[in-house]
Amino acid sequence: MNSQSLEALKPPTLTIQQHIVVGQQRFPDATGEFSFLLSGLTLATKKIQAQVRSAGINNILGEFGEVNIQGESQQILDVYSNRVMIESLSCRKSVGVIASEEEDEARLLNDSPEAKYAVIFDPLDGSSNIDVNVSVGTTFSIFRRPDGVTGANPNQWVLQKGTEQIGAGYVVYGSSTVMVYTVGNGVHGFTLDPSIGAFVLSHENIRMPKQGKSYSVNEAYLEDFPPNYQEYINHLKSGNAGNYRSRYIGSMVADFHRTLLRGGIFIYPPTESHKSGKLRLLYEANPIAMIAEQAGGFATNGETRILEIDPQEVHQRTPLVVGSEHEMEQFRKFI
Ligand code: AHM
Ligand code: MG
Repeated sequence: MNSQSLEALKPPTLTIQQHIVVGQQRFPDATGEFSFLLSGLTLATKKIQAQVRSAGINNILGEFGEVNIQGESQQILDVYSNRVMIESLSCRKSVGVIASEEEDEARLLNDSPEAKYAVIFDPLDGSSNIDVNVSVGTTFSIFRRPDGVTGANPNQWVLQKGTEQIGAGYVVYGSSTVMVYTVGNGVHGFTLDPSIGAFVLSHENIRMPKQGKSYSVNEAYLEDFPPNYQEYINHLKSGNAGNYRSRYIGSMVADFHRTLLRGGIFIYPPTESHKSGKLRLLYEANPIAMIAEQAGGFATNGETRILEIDPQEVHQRTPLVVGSEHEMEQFRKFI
């Protein structure tokens, strides 16, 4: 092959595994266990996306017939995705504890001295959208096992402030499958290349635009929002804040992914029916907040920085307001 025909080939790609290994070289004492853990997550999400993509033809759409601890009806794909995440992480001896939206409590996988990490996830966020072919996602958050904590109380591994996360990310199963992650050194996005079955670097060092053009909130509940949220949203609609448009998918990962790349603000306030908000702190708000802050944005529950909330329960809910620097500054003036 001459150099001209080489030029015609696709440019060399950096896979997520290569990216993780290169990142790990910054830490001379790293054992590779953390990289192996992350590769478990990429493997699981590749399996999940394969099922999501073919759900309509494999007859696996619809409800599983059970209700999770939060009283929500589980979809078949929720249950499948949860199993895949747990199986993939169980093979990693470094993972001691997992917690999931679909599990009642934090669960001990391995209490050996090698078990250094807890992984918390929502295996399939927005799953009620699957039947109508709307984007869904997986979110994950990783903590180090706190000093002196044993396997006797798995909750202690996961009830940590978001500032203690050592890694976080999500995968959005949209028009393509994209994984976005951070280990506290910037935010990077990878698109699944189906021809090689690997996530390849497509969005290096993502920075959230300082200001965006859209806001994202379920306005059907506007009357149920606290007055200051209503005032802020009406301010955005008035035109006095600029020309904003409304964008709401109803899948947090997809709504946030757009906000990350295009800027703007995503809001899930407290409502009459969900007085503490609907979204869950540990596996929805925390990973999104870490990504947002690493990309130059900010996330709050309306009073406190999301990452500084001291969690009391695995499935604790929180209001979530996350977005670009400009919109978050404006929002602050209303609270
Ligand atoms: P889920 O974890 O049960 O899928 O629910 C979370 C989803 C989020 O993805 C989304 O932001 C929100 O629920 C939408 O809620 P609503 O329909 O009340 O606007
Ligand atoms: Mg969810």
